[in-house]
Amino acid sequence: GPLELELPVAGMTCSSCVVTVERTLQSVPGVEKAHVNFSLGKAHVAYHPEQVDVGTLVGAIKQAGYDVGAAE
Ligand code: 9UX
Repeated sequence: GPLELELPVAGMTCSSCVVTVERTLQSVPGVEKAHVNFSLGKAHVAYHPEQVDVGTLVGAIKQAGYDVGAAE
């Protein structure tokens, strides 16, 4: 089944960035759900580990122009 992960996302300076990060994550094959909380600065992701790894998720966020801190 899917694994769940929280990633701290840096660089979201307005609340609309949330939509960009959510769509970015949701477009990655193997991601089942992605929700971003602006005030916490965190992305909650449900993904299929046989299809995508954490490095790919982090890379997608960085490619979209944001940054990711250490996974908590
Ligand atoms: Mo707001 Mo974010 O004007 O990528 S949408 S800063």
